[in-house]
Amino acid sequence: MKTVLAVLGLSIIASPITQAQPDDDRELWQLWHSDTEQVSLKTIEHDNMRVELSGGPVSSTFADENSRRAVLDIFIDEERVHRVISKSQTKAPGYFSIEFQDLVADNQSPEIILTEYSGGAHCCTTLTALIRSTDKNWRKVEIATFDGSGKFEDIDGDGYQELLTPDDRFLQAYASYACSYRPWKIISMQTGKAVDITRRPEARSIHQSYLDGLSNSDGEERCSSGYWPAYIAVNAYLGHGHEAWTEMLESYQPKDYAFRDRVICTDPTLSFPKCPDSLKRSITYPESVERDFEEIGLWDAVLFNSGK
Ligand SMILES: [Ca+2]
Repeated sequence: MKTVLAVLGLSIIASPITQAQPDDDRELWQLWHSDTEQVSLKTIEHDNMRVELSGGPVSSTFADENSRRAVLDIFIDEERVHRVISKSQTKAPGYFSIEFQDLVADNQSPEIILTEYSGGAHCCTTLTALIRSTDKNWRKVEIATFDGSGKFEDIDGDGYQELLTPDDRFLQAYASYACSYRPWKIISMQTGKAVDITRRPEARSIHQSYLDGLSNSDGEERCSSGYWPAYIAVNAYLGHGHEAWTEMLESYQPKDYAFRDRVICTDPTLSFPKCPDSLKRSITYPESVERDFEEIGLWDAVLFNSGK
């Protein structure tokens, strides 16, 4: 990541890479050097379209006086045709990014992607697409919010990009943040909506690549309680869920698993805080994974998709 950018004569200081920030290829710009310093500006261009990213104070009686929002102005042939205010408000420095990506086929110009990063130790990156329709109106569609890095890739070769994000359902569900493995969640823009296509056939090559990487993990990584759920899930996407499940049952060492002491309420009608001790029960690591997979609708793929 570049450390200093100079655009339109204004200095834009990009954020240094730290654990707290997304480490993908997209640059994030610091819109405010501090609560009082000048707002920075970033511009991208495509044909006769120019997009300017800047920032300003939040005009709300409920907002902190130091809070800011990103402001995105779109110009066609030097005439401003649209303005978007970021969903999130943030104090300095405030990390944002803009880029062009071609996501949909039913218009003439690429989509404008606004990336907002919340800051903080973990979470959250939010991507919003600004789509220009053939009647020249603009639609704003929130594509995804996730923790960490995502990337655009044309996974099916149709010329339009899909968004790959880490699947946060696997984050800190079975292990610490650092030890959580997350398979890809894949999102496609279809008929104006962000659609999850993770389990569709066109996503297989992505899952296979992820699985190849997992398979190169060493023995110590495989001992992580965060490893097996991702391994089983991605195998389920590929039609080998049952084999992966069996492999986990034969391989995992109960004594190594932090979630071996997970406690549930055996009465599903009761929330855990209202559950009497007599109905509480410790469950094993496999039981825990099974319950969660049932909840996210993936258990059937584990049970019945043997891939044979
Ligand atoms: Ca595509």
